[in-house]
Formats: sequence, structure tokens, C-alpha cells
Amino acid sequence: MTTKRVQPLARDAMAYVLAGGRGSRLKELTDRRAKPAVYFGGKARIIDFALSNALNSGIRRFGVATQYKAHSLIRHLQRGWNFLRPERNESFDILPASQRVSETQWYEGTADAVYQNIDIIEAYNPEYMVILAGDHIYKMDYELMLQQHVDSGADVTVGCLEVPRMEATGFGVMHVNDKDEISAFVEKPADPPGIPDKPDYALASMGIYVFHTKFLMECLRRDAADPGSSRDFGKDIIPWIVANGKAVAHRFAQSCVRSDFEKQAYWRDVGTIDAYWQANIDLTGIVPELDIYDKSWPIWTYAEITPPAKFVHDDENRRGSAVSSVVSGDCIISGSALSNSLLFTGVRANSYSRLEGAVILPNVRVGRRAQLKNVVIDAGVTIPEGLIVGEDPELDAKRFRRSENGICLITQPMIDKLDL
Ligand code: ADQ
Ligand code: ADP
Repeated sequence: MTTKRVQPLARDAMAYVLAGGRGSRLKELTDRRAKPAVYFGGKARIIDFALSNALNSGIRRFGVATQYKAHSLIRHLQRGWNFLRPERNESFDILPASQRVSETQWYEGTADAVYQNIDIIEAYNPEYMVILAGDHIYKMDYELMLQQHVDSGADVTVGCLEVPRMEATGFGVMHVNDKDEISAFVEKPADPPGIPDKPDYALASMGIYVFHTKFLMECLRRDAADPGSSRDFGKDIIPWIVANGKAVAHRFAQSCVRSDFEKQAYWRDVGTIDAYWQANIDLTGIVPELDIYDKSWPIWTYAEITPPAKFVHDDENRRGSAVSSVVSGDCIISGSALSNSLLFTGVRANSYSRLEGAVILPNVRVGRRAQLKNVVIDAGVTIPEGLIVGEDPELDAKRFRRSENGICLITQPMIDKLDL
């Protein structure tokens, strides 16, 4: 028998977002900002997805642990996530690595990024902790995961999804019994074990965990006293609980939030330039797999107040146009032709330029007659007049960061080095 709950479990939970990692496979895009601060989808940053999920799930207490190149991230959080009010029993704490508990200057691993702030967390006294990664794109109702955690009596509940077995080398991979209790867990195995009745797939950890706060604190204190530990959830804490307690898997497919036309449970790591480009360009399709227009599950962010996007023709009456494209506020497309492109706020594309398959971060200037195909352009870059990208792979690879799939990442230092 289930008892009717007076309020959602989420109101007794704190979301703790790990946002300190660099995301080094994003190359120069994370030279100056942590991966969670990287722009996504025309308006948001990657971390807004985990934070919006928590908010939409009913959570009102937040901690965000930052470390690597945190300035851009902290500025974003201060601007966009400053509406939670202590007088309504809400809180939002940004927790940079800063010699709190131990003498080391940095968080050692993800568990240390929680351990070092135990005093702050305990002062809020949440019943549950929802530990999240700040670097994935997905929509999920954590209340359902909290409910499963309470109903199953687990020590930890681990969010998981099925991925092709050969892609699971970068994940924690688990085996479960018929009650979804985790019987084995290996972090980043070279040869991931498959799912028994689906051998080409592996059950992968999403790196998100629900704990009773009291139990988590006991684990973290025990782990901190172990000199052999690397202070990491995936390497140390979760394997310990699997061996000594009760760890249960929560399937993403049960709690992912889909709009009417979304068929797949959408989750992306966007950890490489190719994956990042593809996930952004997918939004320009007719029916994207990720619905960012769903009013029942809004993705909250810091948004500048901008004038509308504008399309004008050039002096020879050539149209400024965009087809199959997403164009944000304060963009001016003058006599330039866009297709299958996604433009963030404040982009100016000048006459006779052509953009195809372009992901353009905020405040980029595209000079006249530039032709850019299959590119990611970093924020604030000035593309010189007449620059051609996407025609000559060898030349592109010399000048820019050209990915495996032929996507060119372009930053201002790369432009400054060009001999035009
Ligand atoms: P990884 O993603 O490789 O594996 P990790 O690099 O530890 O794990 O990053 C997890 C999250 O923590 C990221 O959001 C990152 O930004 C952040 N982070 C990393 N180091 C941090 C630190 N020192 N301080 C603060 N934040 C930090 C994990 C799990 C796997 C699981 C995958 C799913 O260990 O089991 O399969 O996530 O992506
Ligand atoms: P955002 O990621 O918010 O778009 P920017 O692209 O402006 O921010 O810069 C990312 C980060 O790089 C900033 O938070 C800032 O710390 C740093 N940065 C930006 N420009 C410079 C610069 N000229 N010199 C040193 N650091 C810079």
C-alpha cells in the first residue's frame, strides 16, 4: 500500500550538481570555460538542463560544485539562477573548490566535491541528495527517481540507460537482477559487459545518484578516511555500496520527459565537437528529437533582453534569408543566406556570406562574402571578409580544429593567426 504524500519528495531533496570538469574532448571550446558553461541550443548553457530538470521536478535547494575555469559558469549562474529565496525555504549555493575541509586546493574527485561541503549541506538538512552531472542534455523528472529510491529501500539509486556495448567504455557499467538491484558495477571497462538478453547493449550509469543524506554523509566520511580511495563516485563510492549495501538502478526511460512527438528517450553527452555540433544542428530539423519548445518542461536560463532577429537584403537586393535554421534574438542577417544553422544571440552575418551547417555562438561577426560550412564558431569571433571554410579539408585542418567528421571549430586565436 502506498501512502499519499503531502508534498513531493523533491521538496525534501537537494540537487547537488557536479560542474567542475573541463570536458577536454571539446578542445578549444573549453579553453576558457568549463563544459557545463558551454552554450547549447540557441539560448541556454549545458548546465541549464540538469538545473531545469531539478526545478521542474520540484526541487528548491541547489548546490553547484565548480572547479575548472569557473568564471563564465559562475557568472551565468549568478545572472540566471538567483531567483530562489531563503524565505521560501529555497537555496542556491555556488561552491567553488576552496580549501574547505581538507588542505588541498582542489576537489580530488566527484565525491570529494561533495565531501568538502558537508557542513553546508548538513546545515540545510535535506532528507535526500540528488547528485547530478552538469554536462548532459536531457529532460528527466527526478521525483520519479526519488519515489523509486524510497519505495525500494535502496542505499543508493543510480540513473542508468542502455547504450550500444562498444560505446560504454566511457561509462560506469552495471549488471542488475530482475528487481533492478545492481549486482556488479565497473567504472569505464575496456570491454564492457553486455546486458544478458541484449548482448549488444550495456546498462550504463548516467552519473546521477539519489541517496538519503545521512547515508551519503556516512559513505563520504568513510571514503575520506581511506587513503587508497580516489574520492570518486564512479570509482569508489558506488562500487563500495554495490559490494556492501543495496544499490538499485533507475531506468531513464521511466522518467525521461517527452513531448507528444518525441519517440526516443533523449540523452546526449555532447562531449566531443562532432556530438556537440550534431546535437545543435538536430534542433534545426523539422521534428527534432529534443523538444525545447515544451512549455510543460521549460529549460530555464539567463537570457539577455534583446531586440528581435532581423533579416534584410543587401544593396544588390539579395535576400537575407534563413531556411531550416534556428536564429536567436539580436541577430541581424543582412544579405546573407543561412541553411541548417543555429545562431545564438547577437550574431551579425554580412552581405553575400553563406552559412550552412553552422553553429554560431553569441556575438560573432561574419564578414562579407564569407562561406562557412559545417562549423562551430566560438563566442565573440570576428570572421574576416571572404573566409572560406568547408571546401578544402587540408587547409581547414591546418587553420582550425577539424574533427573526425569534418566539423571545424573556429576560435579567435585561430583567426588571429591566419595569414590572409
Ligand atoms: P565521467 O563523466 O567520466 O563519469 P567525471 O569526469 O568524474 O565522470 O565527471 C562527472 C561530473 O562531475 C561532470 O559533470 C564533471 O563536470 C564533474 N566533475 C568532475 N570532476 C569534478 C570535480 N573535481 N569537482 C567538481 N565537479 C567535477 C561519470 C561516472 C560514470 C558515468 C558517467 C556518465 O563516474 O560512472 O557512467 O559519469 O556520464
Ligand atoms: P562566455 O563563456 O560567458 O561566453 P567568454 O567567451 O567571454 O564568456 O569568456 C569565457 C571566459 O574566458 C570568461 O569567463 C573569462 O574568464 C575568460 N576570458 C574571456 N576573455 C578573456 C581575455 N581576453 N583574457 C582572459 N580571459 C578571458
